[in-house]
Amino acid sequence: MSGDLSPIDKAKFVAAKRAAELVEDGMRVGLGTGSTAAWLVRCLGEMVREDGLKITGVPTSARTAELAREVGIELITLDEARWLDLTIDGADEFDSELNLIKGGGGALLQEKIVATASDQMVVIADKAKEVETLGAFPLPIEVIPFGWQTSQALVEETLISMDVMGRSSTLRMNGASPYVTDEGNHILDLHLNRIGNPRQLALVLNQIPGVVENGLFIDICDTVVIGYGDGKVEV
Ligand code: ABF
Repeated sequence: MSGDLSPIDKAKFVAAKRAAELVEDGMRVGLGTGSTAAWLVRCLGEMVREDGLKITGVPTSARTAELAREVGIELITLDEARWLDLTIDGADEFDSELNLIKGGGGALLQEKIVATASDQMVVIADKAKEVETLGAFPLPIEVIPFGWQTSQALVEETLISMDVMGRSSTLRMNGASPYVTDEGNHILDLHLNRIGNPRQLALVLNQIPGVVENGLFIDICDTVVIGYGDGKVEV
């Protein structure tokens, strides 16, 4: 399955493979979104098909659901599962306190709901995602389409009072149209450079009318499995 991989794909693959070893028979597993999480789904699919692993998965996006079905993982909805044993997902950035920025792939809302409904959340990432301070990666926030420009203005106004360096935000596009999430919303990417107090920012952003969720995951991740281009893994 892993064939001839570039160092970055190798790093993602080995992290995913190691995390897949945490999955046991009978578990209800949250399946993340993104290229690293896609490796996890393929690894789990192989374990289901070849080793008879019995799991049910809850996908965090339509594209993860499609891949999971393709590789033979049985899926249920979060409402059917109610609570999950484990969620394994990628991230855009993580710091030493295991705070995360997620949402570069556009699935942050379902990802946060699923991860929060899990006994354990494991992040799989290549070493390049590790940062001292979050914020170099643009922070995604999901906003409802109605009045999104008003929400954007309110967000930018709020940022002025926070310990962040940048204040600009851009509407994520998909070609000539605004990007639309699985929930029918848009995404604003906040260019902050440095987030001094991610916990406070996460709380404040979610108070703004029109903001559905932000990509800061605070106190949600339990473990990060880091993959390296030479095949090494660190937990
Ligand atoms: C999801 O996919 C996200 O929350 C994050 O935005 C992204 C990471 O993508 P990749 O694994 O492709 O780097 O996990």
